[in-house]
Amino acid sequence: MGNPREAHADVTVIGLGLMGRALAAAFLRAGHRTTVWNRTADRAAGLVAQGAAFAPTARDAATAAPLVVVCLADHDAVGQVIGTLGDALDGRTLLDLTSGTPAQARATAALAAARGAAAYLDGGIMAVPADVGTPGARVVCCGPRAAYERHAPALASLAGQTAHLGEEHGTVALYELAVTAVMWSALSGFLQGAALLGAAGVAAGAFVPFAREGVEAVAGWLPGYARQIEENAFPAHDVTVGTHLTSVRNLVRESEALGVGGELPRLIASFAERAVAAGHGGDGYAALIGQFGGRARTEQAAE
Ligand code: FVH
Repeated sequence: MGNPREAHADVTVIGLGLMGRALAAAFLRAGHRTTVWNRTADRAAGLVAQGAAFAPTARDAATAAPLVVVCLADHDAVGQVIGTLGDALDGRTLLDLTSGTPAQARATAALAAARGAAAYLDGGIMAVPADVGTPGARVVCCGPRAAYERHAPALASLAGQTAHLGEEHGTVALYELAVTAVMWSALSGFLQGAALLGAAGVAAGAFVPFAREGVEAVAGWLPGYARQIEENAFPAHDVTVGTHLTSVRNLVRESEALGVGGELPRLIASFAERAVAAGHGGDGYAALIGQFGGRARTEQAAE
């Protein structure tokens, strides 16, 4: 099976979709003997040409290496595949890079333990397939730290940035969902702006430099807003919630006038309206955190 602490330890990749193929290719480039399996076998052809060994069954693939990486469409698929493994996980570490919820990650961890896996790491790959194996890619894991450390050299073949986020199996899934919230919101904002400008005959490409500046400016504000959330104090250093509300109402009005959907800005306006009603009209944007609920907010409100 080989020693997982070696820089080029043997690895197995189960699931050769867009991400799984990128993972296996990165392992091969880094010099790992890589065994792969996919339900649809022909998706492995390119990897086999690069030197991967294709296993006839998921069970054969799992027995081939001390680190078994799964990257499938969802946790139901992971559960189905684990169900075919028999005792093949015995003594091995299962690293699951499939996205899901914290509860799904915990359930898959229990399933892997019941199948004799030495350790289950729930992981998240924060990169698009083209960036896997580059310094800009990030892989985060949760689960037993010793297993994470044992396989750290292999993880370094996937991403320039790797981190262990704790032993609790639900943690990475929650981070992934939080990052997804940020990305979907930013992309939806871009689409709203592109539709608005598009209605006036402006090409989406012409909007890109302006959109990029907006996203970069917002990124720069995050540390300050995070501090305000932690301190539960929201002094307006730039724009007040009341001023934001006027702007977003203008956005609703103009979107609808141009035949563009107003749902997204109307939702933001409703957050701002409730924040103003709660006395935050003179505060900064982070005061809207109160509109998102959650235990942390409830506890802070009670203090
Ligand atoms: N692609 C990305 O950029 C993102 C980055 C962030 C994290 N995700 C997560 O990675 C998981 C896989 O995503 P993917 O992009 O590789 O997805 P697909 O290309 O659709 O490949 C899906 C693979 O799953 C196999 N599969 C599906 N159902 C089953 C099943 N019941 N039994 C066995 N395998 C199954 C599928 O096999 P096949 O259709 O080729 O036979 C593919 O190998 C995902 O959680 C993302 O959220 C990627």
